[in-house]
Amino acid sequence: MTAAADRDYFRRYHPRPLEIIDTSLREGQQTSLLHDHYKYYFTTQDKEEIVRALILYGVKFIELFAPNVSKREAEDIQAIRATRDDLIVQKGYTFLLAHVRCHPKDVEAAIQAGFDGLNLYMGTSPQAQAFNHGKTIDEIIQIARPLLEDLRRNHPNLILRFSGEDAFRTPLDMLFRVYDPLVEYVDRLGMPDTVGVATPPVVAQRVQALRERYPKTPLEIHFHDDRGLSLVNALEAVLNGAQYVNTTLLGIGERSGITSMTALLFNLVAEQQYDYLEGYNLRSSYPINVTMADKLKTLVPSKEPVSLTNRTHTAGVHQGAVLHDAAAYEAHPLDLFGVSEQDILLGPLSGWNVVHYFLREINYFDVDEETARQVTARFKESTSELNGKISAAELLLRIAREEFHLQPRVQTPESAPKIVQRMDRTSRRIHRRRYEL
Ligand code: HCA
Ligand code: CU
Repeated sequence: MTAAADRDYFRRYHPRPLEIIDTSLREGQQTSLLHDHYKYYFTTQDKEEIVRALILYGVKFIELFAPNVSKREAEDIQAIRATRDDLIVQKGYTFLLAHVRCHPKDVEAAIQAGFDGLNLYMGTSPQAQAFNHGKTIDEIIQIARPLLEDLRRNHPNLILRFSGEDAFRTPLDMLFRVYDPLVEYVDRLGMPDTVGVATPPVVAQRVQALRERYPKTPLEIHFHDDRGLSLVNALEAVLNGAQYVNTTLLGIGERSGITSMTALLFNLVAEQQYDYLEGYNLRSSYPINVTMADKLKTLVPSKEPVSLTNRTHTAGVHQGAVLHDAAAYEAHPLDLFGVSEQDILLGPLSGWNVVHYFLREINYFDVDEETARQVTARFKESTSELNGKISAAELLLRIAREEFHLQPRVQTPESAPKIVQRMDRTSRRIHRRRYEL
């Protein structure tokens, strides 16, 4: 098999001001949500659907495990590559990156599997040196440098990244000692906050210091959420010149996870930093979150900014005001991020997952996956009936009730307080000018 690494797609690609490197299927699979409850895991089909949704969203870099972590991962990589290849004509080339240790076994397996690039990493912090691999800085260099040198010589088109794992607990001069002899071989340098210790001022200072020292080499950042700062740290890093950002859908990942992709893009809009949004299909933000939530058998978390939660109003006073004019209690243009009926049901990512979620979580229908697939097929056949008199949601609910005899699984008592969940696209007049995209 010809290694994808030998093709020159990347050398011809012009990276955008912000390149998301999605790691939902690498870091994301390390979430305790998947491992605590062993019954939950991503099937091959789940992975294909997630990758497809990411590519349609506009993501160009997708990180996966190295194929030698397990037989299943190795097989899934081939299925994911096929999904990627199917979308090349429509969306251009998407780069698949393998997360690999500085270990010939990982590297060989990734090249054989046809990856476009390698995300190499090795712990550089005093803690990693003492308790993880037990190697000194000089020994780290002695391992990484010849490996990178060989890779660069033998596979000039392979996209190479090196990360000092636990970079934020690595003193800056130590990080420079490691990166100085490696920088000439790599396309990016990574700065992962592996244990979630970074704060925005430190992030700004470090990103600037690395940009100054390695002005020709783009930076990649990766923030864990142990302190709840992964989003603000990523925002700070981007605004200080980090071009590549690791994110996952819903921010899933080891422990409390990493930065959520849609949360970051949403905040860039709120900060009016529109240049960073090039190529991202923002209207698919809520649908892509729903796709992931449905696969995890959970809700889009209430702390995710791009969620229906942020368009749900419970206090009577808020409800009255919002129905009069949404701007009263909704400051952000969530409909531009697809928190609307139209986008979730009829947008480019609509599929059985969003229909399943819409029926189950928003309308409380008792519906299994297979039925959701059948309802979706009927809904898609019937959308020509949408003539302005009936909304997409009404059509879907009618099909669910009348053709599939589905019923809501909970009956709310008459006396239960009503909530207002807004999924319309229109009533955000005040901010329209500011946020017109
Ligand atoms: C891991 C650690 C990692 C790696 C990030 C990177 C981290 O799970 O192996 O390769 O840049 O947070 O340091 O996710
Ligand atoms: Cu991580």
